[in-house]
Amino acid sequence: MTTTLEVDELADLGPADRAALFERSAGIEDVREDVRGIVERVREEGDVAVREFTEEFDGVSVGNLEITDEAERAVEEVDSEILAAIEAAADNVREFHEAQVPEDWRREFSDGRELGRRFRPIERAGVYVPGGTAAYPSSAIMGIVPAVVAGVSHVVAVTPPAEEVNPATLAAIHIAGADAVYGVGGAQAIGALAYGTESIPRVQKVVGPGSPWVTAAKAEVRGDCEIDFLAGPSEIVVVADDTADPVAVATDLLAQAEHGPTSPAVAVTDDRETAQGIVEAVENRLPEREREETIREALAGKGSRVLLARSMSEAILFAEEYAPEHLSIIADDDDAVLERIDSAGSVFLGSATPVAAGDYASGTNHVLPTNGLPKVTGGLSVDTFLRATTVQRLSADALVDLSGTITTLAEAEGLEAHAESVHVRTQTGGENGGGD
Ligand code: HSO
Ligand code: ZN
Repeated sequence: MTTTLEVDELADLGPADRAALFERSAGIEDVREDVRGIVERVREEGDVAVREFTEEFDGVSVGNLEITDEAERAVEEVDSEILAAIEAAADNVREFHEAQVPEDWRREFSDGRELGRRFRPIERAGVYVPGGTAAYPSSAIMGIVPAVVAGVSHVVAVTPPAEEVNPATLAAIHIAGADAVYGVGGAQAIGALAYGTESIPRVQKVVGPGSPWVTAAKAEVRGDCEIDFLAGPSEIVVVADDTADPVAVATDLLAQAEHGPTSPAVAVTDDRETAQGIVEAVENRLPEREREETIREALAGKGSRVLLARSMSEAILFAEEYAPEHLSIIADDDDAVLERIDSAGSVFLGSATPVAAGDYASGTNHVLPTNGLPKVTGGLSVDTFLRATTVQRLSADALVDLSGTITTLAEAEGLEAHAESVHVRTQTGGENGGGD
């Protein structure tokens, strides 16, 4: 049997290997041109173009684009055990996201300045729910529930059509609380949501994971329509010390690699025996996996490694620099490791916390930034669907206190009318004093 992984010393990685490890991308470059054409045509021709592309790419000639009723009916059709799991997962995701809803606040700062923030949901959000071979009911929950919890008044879901759309996906869309569902996928779905068609309403923000075509379309519409972020292949870094169970680490790597041949799976540990144990557990368990070929391909890629660091410090620095979508920490003092990490999409602490828990059911969101983006953004959350407005009120005394600062800066900027709007309020007995 071919060895899929071997232990590599982190310090010995050459610049090319290191670059290959860090070089991840959303993989959208090759389809950018085609996607631009699709989005343009949907923008100009609406439903006609949507139907044409659906026939071309999904091989389906669709009647009604709207399938809201089908989603409602799917709840009756779907296997009862799956339905119960969807409901349980949605409940946990809802509970966690409800805890994120920020309170409006206003308070007095020094010198009588009353300042605050208020949070309001956007009105119309579009959630892309992948279909086809990667039909993920869990992604329906993760995209829709935060929007509903944020209070978005119109949450629209889109999912690729098929002769029969996966009933579990449709049921999850309904249970998660979408107001309307449309059977359209790919770049054409993103174009339709961003610009609106006769059947599909225009939204203000499009979120959710998808194929490179979907991601490229999100890049294309950005500017005309808000998006969450451009996510590439799913990735994991596991930081483990000598207390970690190599089998637990290995199964998280295998689960990650199952997502696709370009999904990177990395483990880094300061203990040689643990590293060796992880490699062996991966090899032993691989042949039993249904998606063995995909996993093998992912683990054979230059992005997947079992790395031996000279110390836990070196391992932690590596993880921080990598800024993974999923970071699993299995170590004696996992919180101490976490203390030194700032950049990760979602963190999983301890050997009883597989990444699959967050993928499906613990309550955290699985729509996460990849490709180093955790350095600048977090994953999907209630915040994604809110905007913050600032509010202020100054007392007359507060304005007097601040007037010198405002007018000096206004004059320095050559904006005399700004200064005047202060003077008129602070100079008693001046032209403002008389009244009329
Ligand atoms: N790990 C994926 C989410 C997922 N896993 C869906 C299973 N189904 C990205 O966080
Ligand atoms: Zn997953």
